[in-house]
Amino acid sequence: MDVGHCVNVPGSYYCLCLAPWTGRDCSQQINVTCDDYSCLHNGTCQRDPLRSLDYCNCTGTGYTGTSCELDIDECKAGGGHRCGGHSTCINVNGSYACHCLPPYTGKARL
Ligand SMILES: [Ca+2]
Repeated sequence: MDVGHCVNVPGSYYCLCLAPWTGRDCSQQINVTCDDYSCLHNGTCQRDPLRSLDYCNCTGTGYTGTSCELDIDECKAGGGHRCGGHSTCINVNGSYACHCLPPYTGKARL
């Protein structure tokens, strides 16, 4: 496995490591594993054999980001909200709300 290239300098050496390897000898990986990952908001840590990097699966949590720390703004264009045509979308942490526009009442969320 190619982890980087080490260069001799007078009295010492240094290594230029290729991701995800790091450290003086390129022997440490910079990614964290599910053992020390903390996925927020009920995200699920999954092992990804292709990337060899563990990651948080935030599906269904309403959050995104490396640790499911970022709220998804469902109300922005393409955000996937399901508010009806006579309602307005209000983004909230982890979800969104639909409010009927006067004079309409009823179920704002489809
Ligand atoms: Ca949201």
